[in-house]
Amino acid sequence: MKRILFFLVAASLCAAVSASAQEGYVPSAENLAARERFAGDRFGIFIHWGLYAQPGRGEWVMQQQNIDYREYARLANSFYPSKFDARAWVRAIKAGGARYITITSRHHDGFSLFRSAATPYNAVDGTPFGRDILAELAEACREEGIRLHFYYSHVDWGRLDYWPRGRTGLGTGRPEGNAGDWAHYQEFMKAQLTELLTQYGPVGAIWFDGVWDHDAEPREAQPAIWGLYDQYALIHRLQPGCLVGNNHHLDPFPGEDIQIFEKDVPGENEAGFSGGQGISRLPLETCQTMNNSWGYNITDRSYKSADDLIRYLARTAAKGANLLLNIGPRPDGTLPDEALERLAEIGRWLSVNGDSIYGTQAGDIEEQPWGVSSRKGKVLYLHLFRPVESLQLELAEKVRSVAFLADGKPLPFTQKKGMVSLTIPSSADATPDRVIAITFR
Ligand code: JFZ
Repeated sequence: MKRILFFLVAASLCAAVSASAQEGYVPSAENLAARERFAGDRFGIFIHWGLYAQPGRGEWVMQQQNIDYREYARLANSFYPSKFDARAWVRAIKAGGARYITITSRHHDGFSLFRSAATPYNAVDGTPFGRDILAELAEACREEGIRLHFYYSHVDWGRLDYWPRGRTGLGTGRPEGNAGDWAHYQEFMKAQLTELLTQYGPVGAIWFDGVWDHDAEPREAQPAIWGLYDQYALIHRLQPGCLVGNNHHLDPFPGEDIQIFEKDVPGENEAGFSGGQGISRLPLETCQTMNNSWGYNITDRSYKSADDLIRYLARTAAKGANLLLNIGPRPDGTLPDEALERLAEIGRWLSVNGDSIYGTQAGDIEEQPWGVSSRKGKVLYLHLFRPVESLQLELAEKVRSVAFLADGKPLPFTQKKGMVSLTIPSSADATPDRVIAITFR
């Protein structure tokens, strides 16, 4: 209770001003256009990279091993990713068919991958490497024509002004008592957000994460606790076309432009993070790992196959959502071979079947034992995940033609009273997702 009061007093003063503005949030024309572009992108690559790549135990190592923040900070002294090549990253990601990259500008460990006047604990001022990772990535993205999004953590396991502490990072050496200054922390975050939105060209989205650290407090209290409306207003003022997303696992708040699902396609809750949110009318995005880790994990061999990842991409598209697929680069700055191989395979599949993913909406047919469907204008795409000999589909619209997307070969079909019957020739070439395009009149 004391905590709630503390938050409310600290946060209400600054939040009150912009709260009313954000509650009646009306996205700008630029923002609406950006949403549409985003929804058409359908596939992005998530990058979790920071000091934690060195211990190679994932991005939560500081909390999981209870590493004191003063000791953890020494990892900055050995941050020297000698093989870091932003252009090589972007080329591989673009060849994989992704339309945007979302990178951790600063994660829960508090280390910033970019030059920041708000803290020396950053890649430029705090490491021997001395290079601005985000600046190099932004330039490479500009050259290759791929959009850049920034992940930004609300949680900080090493700052003393991050107080009251939440439910994580309690063993990282921050004092338990009231040592912090929450208003100061809020100013720090706004200073960093301003840097991110003014120094790196157009930013596709800011992807917040960490609200769940204070989920002992109710949903309604969260905007004031974190100063969300202030931050959202700042972002939209600096770049009206920048989309705001927040991985709080709750129904979206005013001022948010996309809705995020962690490790689940919208509507499912297998990972256990999505029980507290419905599906809104905002553009949707599902984030997912290639193995079981976000940050580089040297022992995590549990990579999903490229085929499974392709089917997952089709399943998210079939729910009307983007897939944000993660890669955790190594401490030397390279992308793991396993990730590169999967990227290449997804790219190969998309180069042939991209029409059934990019710019599509959820399909007319719910998920079936044989696969899923997506839709673009007059075309319904059936994604066959396994061999089937024939299909009976209830379709109200009159069918003009049916063909495989990959080679354009027509398929025999009949349509009687809204019932479409397809005979599907077997195919020798094994493909994770054979796409059939049904074109309506
Ligand atoms: C969050 C991050 O903590 C994680 O490191 C990664 O960046 C992912 C994309 O987003 O995932 C969560 C969010 C909430 C909890 C755990 C992981 N939680 O509630 O314990």
